[in-house]
Order: sequence, then structure tokens, then C-alpha cells
Amino acid sequence: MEATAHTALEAFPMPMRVQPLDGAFGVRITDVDLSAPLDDATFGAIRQALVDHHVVAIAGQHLSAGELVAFSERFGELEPHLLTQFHHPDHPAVLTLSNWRLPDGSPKGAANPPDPIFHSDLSYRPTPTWVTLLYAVTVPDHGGDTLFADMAAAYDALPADLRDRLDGLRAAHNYAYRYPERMTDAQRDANPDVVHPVVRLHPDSLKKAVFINPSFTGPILGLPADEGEALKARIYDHCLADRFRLRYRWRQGDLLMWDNAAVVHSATPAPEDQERTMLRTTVVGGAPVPV
Ligand SMILES: O=C(O)CCC(=O)C(=O)O
Repeated sequence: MEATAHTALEAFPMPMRVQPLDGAFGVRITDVDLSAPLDDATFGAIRQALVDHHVVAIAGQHLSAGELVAFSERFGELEPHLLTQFHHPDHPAVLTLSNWRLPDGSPKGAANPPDPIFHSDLSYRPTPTWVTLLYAVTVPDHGGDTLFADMAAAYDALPADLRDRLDGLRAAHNYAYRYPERMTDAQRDANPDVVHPVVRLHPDSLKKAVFINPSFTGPILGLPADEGEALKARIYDHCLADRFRLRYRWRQGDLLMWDNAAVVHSATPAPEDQERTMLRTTVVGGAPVPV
């Protein structure tokens, strides 16, 4: 298998237009309607842009939950979130994220925490999420941006001694390392620790990327706890630096996709007096391949 060539922005299928996002990486695609059936060439170009640029924003969409599912399924099998209480009533593969409350006072969706932290979606599963698709239904007029860090570029830029030290290491992941209070006993029992390589090989691009995150990653196997924590802190300090970052400012109707095998992301707080509601799907990837 050969690594894919970087998508040439000027060679994108018409009538779509693609431009770099304002950050270290990522692209914005316009002039495509995701509620309509897409031919294979158009979908293939979007998929390749995701592999090459890690984050793809498609603006100006009007999607129902069913249309979001239909487009998401082009990437592969969808995995419903373990927080079943926030599944869309008609489409369990859709998770509603919201800071808002329904008229009866119950939450409209899973709320982002007040202290968001970088993570890779479902890294606590044996086959973590490959693509996350997040669709902006209602957005505030400020705040609630999403942050990304490019873990492949960060890996490439690691000092050689640290890079050599990481290859071959493995770490434990669990949703409970971040959100123990959100889980029922049954959810905790159904989601024990899983072990993944600290550096993974991307199945499409064949690039290496750091695959630990400050939310869901626990101990590094085979290292004393204090040494493992110090190593993780050093890695996060390097990987989350501004030079590897993208800040995404949302507009209503945006569909944002990201490649969890190449980036970590974090919500940021939204104003409490303005609604922010998003629909999310997650596409299952393969088990992370060690380097
Ligand atoms: O709402 C956001 O900006 C990001 C949400 C998030 O972190 C997630 O879906 O995993």
C-alpha cells in the first residue's frame, strides 16, 4: 500500500470549491448539498480531503437527522454513543449535544463539560471512532468554538529521543478516566479498559500519529505511574502547542468532520444564555495499528 498524495485543492471535482481553513490545517468545502445523493467521485474527493487535511468543514447545509446518518454511513458503520439517554429518538446513531433544556426542564442533549479537555472520540473502545461528523443546528453568536490539534504533524516534530521512546509503548483508555460520574454501573461494567498503541499508523495515509489524549488515556503500560504521568505530560505539552492547532468558529448549517486517527479536539465553553445544539455521528474505525 502506498501513501496517498495530498489532495490538490485546485483539482477538486466541480462545482465544489475547497479552501484552507484559518489554522495549521483543515479545509472548508462549499457548493455541495449533502442532503442529496452524492456520486462516488464527489464522495471520494470529500473522503480524500479528510484523510489529507484531517478536518473538513462543509458549510451551508440543511440536514435532517436521517440525512446526516445517510451521509455519515458513506464512511462506514456508525457506532451509537454509550450515553443512550441522548440518542436521537428516531436515529440512535445520532447523539444530540446541547447546553439547552427542553420546556419540561430536562437536558436537550449531552452537555459539553465546563472544563473541556482534548480527546479522540471513543478512544476507550477496542475499535475507536475514525470519523466524527458534527452538524450545527443552533449556534451562539460567540463562544463554543471547537479546537483541534494535529497529532500526526506533532509526532513528526517530536524530538528524536522522545519519538524513539514512544514507538512500541501502549496505554490504557477508558471513558471512566474522564467521566466516572456520568456512567451507570452497567455502563462501567460494559466498558472496561482497552489498550492501544501510543503511536498509531493511519490506515489510509500511512502516517504515524500520537494516539493518547488527556481525557481518556490512563496508565502507560510497563512504566511506573509517576514516570508514565510525566511522559504523558511532556507529550501533551508538545502536541497541543499552538503551531499544531486549529480553532473552528461555527456557523449554523456547518457540518464538520474530523479524523480521530490524526487529530484530537476539544469543545470550548458556550455562553449559558444562548443555545448551542449539535447533532453528532461517529464512524467506527479499525483497531489502531502499532508502528
Ligand atoms: O461540541 C464540540 O465543540 C465538540 C464536542 C466534542 O468534544 C465531541 O463531540 O467529542
